[in-house]
Amino acid sequence: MADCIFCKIVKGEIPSTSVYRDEHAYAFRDIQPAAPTHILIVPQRHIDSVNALSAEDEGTIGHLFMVAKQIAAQEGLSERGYRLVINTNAEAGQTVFHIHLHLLGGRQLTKMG
Ligand code: DGP
Repeated sequence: MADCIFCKIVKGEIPSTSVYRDEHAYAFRDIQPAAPTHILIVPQRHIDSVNALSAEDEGTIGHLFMVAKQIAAQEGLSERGYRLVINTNAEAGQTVFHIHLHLLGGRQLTKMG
């Protein structure tokens, strides 16, 4: 999508701190980190949100979690613990409408809500 900031980040049109890239996914550090490790994992193909998922996206979404597991290990978080979050629409605080998995860790995380 032409005006999507995460599509521009995937294409390198907006700079980002790269953590991981493969054919289907890109991961980069969040510009407003909420924890010592705060990484966003996105599909290279634009999908608005969880609400926009179709059956054909199942493999892509599963892949994001496999990437998250690998990055958590690279960041030394596998044993300490980490949180994976996908916000969807206004009441969850979604601000960028290109689906993304937040990987948060590096400190004791509080209960959600
Ligand atoms: P969400 O609220 O779930 O839609 O999360 C969007 C996240 O994206 C938020 O934590 C801040 C981050 N973000 C927004 N714009 C940029 C950007 O231009 N670069 C980077 N690295 N992160 C961004």
